[in-house]
Amino acid sequence: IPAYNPAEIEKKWQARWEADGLYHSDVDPQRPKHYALTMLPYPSGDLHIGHWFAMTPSDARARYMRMNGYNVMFPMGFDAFGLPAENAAIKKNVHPKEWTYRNINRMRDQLKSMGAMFDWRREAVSADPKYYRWTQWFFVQLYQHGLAYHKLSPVDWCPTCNTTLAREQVWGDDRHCERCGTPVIKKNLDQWFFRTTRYADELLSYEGINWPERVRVLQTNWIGRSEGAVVKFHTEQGDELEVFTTRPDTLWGVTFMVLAPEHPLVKKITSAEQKAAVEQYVAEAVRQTDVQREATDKEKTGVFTGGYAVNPVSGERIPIWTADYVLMTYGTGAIMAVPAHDQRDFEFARRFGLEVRVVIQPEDMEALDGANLTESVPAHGKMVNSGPMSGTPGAEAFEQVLKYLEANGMGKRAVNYRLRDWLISRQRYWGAPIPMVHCEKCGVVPVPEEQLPVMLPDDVEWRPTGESPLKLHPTWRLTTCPQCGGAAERDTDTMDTFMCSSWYHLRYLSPDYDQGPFDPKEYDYWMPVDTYTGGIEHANMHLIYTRFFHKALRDMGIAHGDEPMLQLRNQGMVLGEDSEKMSKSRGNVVAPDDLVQAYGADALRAYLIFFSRWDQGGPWSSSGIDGTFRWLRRVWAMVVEPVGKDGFVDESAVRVLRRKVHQTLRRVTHDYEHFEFNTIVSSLMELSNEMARLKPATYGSPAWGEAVDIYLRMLSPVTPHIAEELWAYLGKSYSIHTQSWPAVDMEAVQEDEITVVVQVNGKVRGRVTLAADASEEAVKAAALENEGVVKFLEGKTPRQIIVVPKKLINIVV
Ligand code: ANZ
Ligand code: ZN
Repeated sequence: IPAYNPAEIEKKWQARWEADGLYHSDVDPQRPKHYALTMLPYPSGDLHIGHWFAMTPSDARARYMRMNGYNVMFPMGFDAFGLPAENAAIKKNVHPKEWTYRNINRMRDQLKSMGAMFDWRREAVSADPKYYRWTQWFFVQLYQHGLAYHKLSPVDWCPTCNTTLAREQVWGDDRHCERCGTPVIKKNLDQWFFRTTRYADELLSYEGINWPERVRVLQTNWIGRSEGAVVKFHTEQGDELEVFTTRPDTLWGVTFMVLAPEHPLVKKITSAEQKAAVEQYVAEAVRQTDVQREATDKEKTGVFTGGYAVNPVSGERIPIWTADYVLMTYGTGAIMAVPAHDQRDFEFARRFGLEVRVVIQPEDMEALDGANLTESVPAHGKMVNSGPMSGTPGAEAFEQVLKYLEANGMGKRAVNYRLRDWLISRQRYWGAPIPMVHCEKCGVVPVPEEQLPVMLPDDVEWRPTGESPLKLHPTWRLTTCPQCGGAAERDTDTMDTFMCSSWYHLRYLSPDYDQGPFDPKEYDYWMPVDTYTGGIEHANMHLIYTRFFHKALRDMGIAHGDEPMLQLRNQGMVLGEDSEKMSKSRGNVVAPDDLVQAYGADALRAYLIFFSRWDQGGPWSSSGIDGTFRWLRRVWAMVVEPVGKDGFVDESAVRVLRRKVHQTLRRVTHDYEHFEFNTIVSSLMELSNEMARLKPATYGSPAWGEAVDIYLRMLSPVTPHIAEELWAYLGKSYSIHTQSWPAVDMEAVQEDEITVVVQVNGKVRGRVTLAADASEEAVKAAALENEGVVKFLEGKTPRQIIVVPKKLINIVV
């Protein structure tokens, strides 16, 4: 009898599967397709336990889908460009390219040790010229369709990474760089943007996709849609001064206005007396970040400009202030302040002694008086002190005032978004060069398609200096203008790596295709992605970008369908044994390679699936994986160890065995369908205990053979190697991974006996246990004879007997 030796069998089967192309996602036209995608790793250098935790259940489910008759594609690749690779390269003083590809080779081997059904023929590496050629091509397409533009703008800049960051890469209240933690600063640069805002409204609709509520809420908040109005004021100098407000119904309550310190009108309206104070205030304010400025707990600061505007609805003269709580990056960069009904304005008014005038009277509050308010009253209500609009009920106020403004040319309906256009330019080396040429005569000219890719040169000073490394290269940027043929210069920035990962699922379709970014035939067959698995931390970055990207491709006629990924599922996080986040500094990092050595990939896979709910994660436990390993050894023994006996089979044990097997199958099927992975393993553990118990009485029977067969099939997505080995040991045809998923025998599932609750007039008075197939009459009869029931019937004849089959009987007297 062979012993369970994972080291031997895992290597053996991995080699065999690879040689046979067992996981090639080939197309059998008889079968439906299933594109299972799991987020690709950065080639950081080491596959960590978190990757295993994310990918193992994804792999198990892809295998499950294959057994259910789908052509399954489950590809893998590397998000190879970008800051993490470059920062690590700088630290270790090796060329980013060398460092990246060395890591990819190592991580590919680590990924292979998982025994996952990755189709390596479809591997895509975003730093390969054959990949980024098409990343650049997409850039040009977006440019030609008006979805990419460049402008001089203040951008968030990380002084440590020496690069611009997208808004999504700036984290926390202190606004630090997502990568290195340094607080960001503002810098004015000529930058490329994608017009994500054009898709803001469409991105708010999640029609046709099954994505977790949590992600939808995060995206919706991130996009941040506000409905309101733009109202046109005029300064006394005659300039138009527009404000965005969500409360046009408070227009008669404006007692001052506030301009962001960066607002272009500040200079013009500032009076001679106020000039010095305003200039000093503005200089201080612009140094702060938006979040610092918006912080609600901070004392309001500001300065009167000396200028005035006119309220269009009342003709009133309104003083104009500048204050840092008004941001230049939102709305119009100016506000009408209504201190009675907006808390920030209220605090400001109290601080500087400005009038607080009530213009909204909520129905359920006693009459408000601005002078006595201790805080603003943001609730909606009847309009008061509002000239011709006074008396308008709260429910109509917004629409009525809008109508009034529009009729009088004083303003119009407007929608504002928190979402900003996607800043693409990075002043870094390790990325896809932006395929644009700057010509003095022709302006910005895209590199023609046949000249792509614009190759990233190897011989550069990639250590950051604050300038784009490509700019410092002696010759790289010098080129000729594709339009006029004159001397011109290349754009020396590279693209945000999120651009590369916005379309990797498309490159997997045909990673060697050179007629376009992907083979349309493959696209038509495999897209959209059916299930996408990965971390929730990507809710606001990658997962918005990739949706935007897809919609843009659709509108350019390159892709079709409205969404790239139909179903999304997020995993939680593996924590250290101490329940803390794993990190080198805490010394609680678990290295998967060591565990594969000690226990084998199967035990690690099974433990990672078993130890917590996948969508929640939890702390790692070394004794836990030990237990999982011992379970696999018991499974092994259950299959390979014969029972010496005389061939007697106990028929009632057979019935119990089959019932347990099919009940487990029913549950496990449900769990695979619903991404409830941990209960798959616990159900299988429970079943193997039961099978071991029933083995002596059923061994040698068809039922035992069936039990083992179904057991191995259910097990195979979780622990593919041991399942394959035992399958072969039993002499069954190779491979277990091409077998079909077993069907539940509904008859076997039935319990022999059932327990029915008996109520008298709706109160539980007893329980009767009967054969599962007992007739309704028999159930009624048994119920009426039940001791407790007889007592409560007190000899009365029932008026009615209500039967809920197999569950409950209610006797009404
Ligand atoms: C007058 C008013 C009265 C306002 C009232 C609110 C309540 P959301 O919901 O986030 O879109 N606002 C507009 N632009 C701003 C800017 N650049 N910086 C700071 N605040 C700005 O917020 C919209 C409201 O935020 C707008 O409506 C405006 O104040 C303010 F009882 O206008 B409101
Ligand atoms: Zn030119």
